[in-house]
Amino acid sequence: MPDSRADLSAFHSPITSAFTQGDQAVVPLCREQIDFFRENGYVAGIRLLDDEQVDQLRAELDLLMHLEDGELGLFYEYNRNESGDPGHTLFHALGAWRVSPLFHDLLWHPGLTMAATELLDGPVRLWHDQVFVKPARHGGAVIWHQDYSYWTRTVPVAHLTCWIGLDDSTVENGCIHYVPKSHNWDLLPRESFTNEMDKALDLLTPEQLRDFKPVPIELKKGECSFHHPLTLHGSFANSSDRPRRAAIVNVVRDGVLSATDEPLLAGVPVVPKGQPLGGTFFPLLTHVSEP
Ligand SMILES: O=C(O)CCC(=O)C(=O)O
Ligand SMILES: [Fe+2]
Repeated sequence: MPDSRADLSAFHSPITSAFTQGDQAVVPLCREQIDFFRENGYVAGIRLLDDEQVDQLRAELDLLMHLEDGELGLFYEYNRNESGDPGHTLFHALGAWRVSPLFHDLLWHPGLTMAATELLDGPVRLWHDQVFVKPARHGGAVIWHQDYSYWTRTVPVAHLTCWIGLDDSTVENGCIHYVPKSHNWDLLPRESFTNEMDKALDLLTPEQLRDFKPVPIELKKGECSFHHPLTLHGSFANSSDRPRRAAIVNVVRDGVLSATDEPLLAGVPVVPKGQPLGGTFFPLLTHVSEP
C-alpha cells in the first residue's frame, strides 16, 4: 500500500506490470458478443484476470477494507455497510484507484479497455471505480437498479459498467442478476438502499413487470460482465459460507459532458456544466495512438 498521502490519480497510465503480463487473454470481443450486448443490455463470461492477479487484488482489497477513518480522504465514497440493515453487510467504496496501485492499474487493463471501446463504439474515459464486498453468511443485497439513475449529472447516456469477480460468483453467494432487454426501458426512479430486494419492483409498470425475467450471471473469479447503464440489475444477499467480492469499472464514451456545476464526485474540482469530462480525475483509458 503506498503512502496514504500519495494520490495515484496523477498517473494516467499503469504504474505496475500487473495486468500487462500474465496469462490473461487480451482478445477483442467477437461479433456475437457485441450483438448479444446490443440486444440484451449485457454480455458475460469474459475472462480478464488469472488466479495470481485475482489473489493480488484480493490482498489489496483486504487492506483497503481495513483502513482507519483518517485514511479515507482520497475515496469518493467509503461505506463499511451500505445494506441499510445491521444484520447484513455490504461494503462499498468508490475511488480505490487513487489509493491502490493494483486497483489503479486495473482501469488500464488492456482486455477491459479494448472491450469497453468496442461496446461504446469509441474511446472511453474513467467515470469512477467501485468495489463491492458481500462477506460470507451475512452479505447484503444490492437492490434492483439502473446505474444511470445514479449518474444523471453526466450526459448523454453513453456509459458502461464492467463487473469483475474476485470470487466465483453463484446464486448461493449473491451473484449479479440482469434483466435482459431492460436497457430499452426509460430511466426508472431510484430507491434508497435497503436489504429488501423486491422493494424496487414497486417502480415498474405492469408491462415492465411482465418482462421482468432476471437471469443469474454466474462467473468464475477473474471473469467479467459488461452492462448498459439502463440495464436493470441487482444481487441477493449472501448467506453462503463464501465471500462474494467484486471490482467494478465504470466508464463513459469520450465526450460525455457534465450536466452540473457541482463537483461530479466528492472532493474533485467542478467540471462546468456543458464541458466534457476530462482532466486529472477522468483519464482517457483507451490507448489512442499519436497521428
Ligand atoms: O456487485 C453487485 O452485486 C452490484 C454491482 C452493481 O450494481 C454494478 O456493478 O453496477
Ligand atoms: Fe449497478
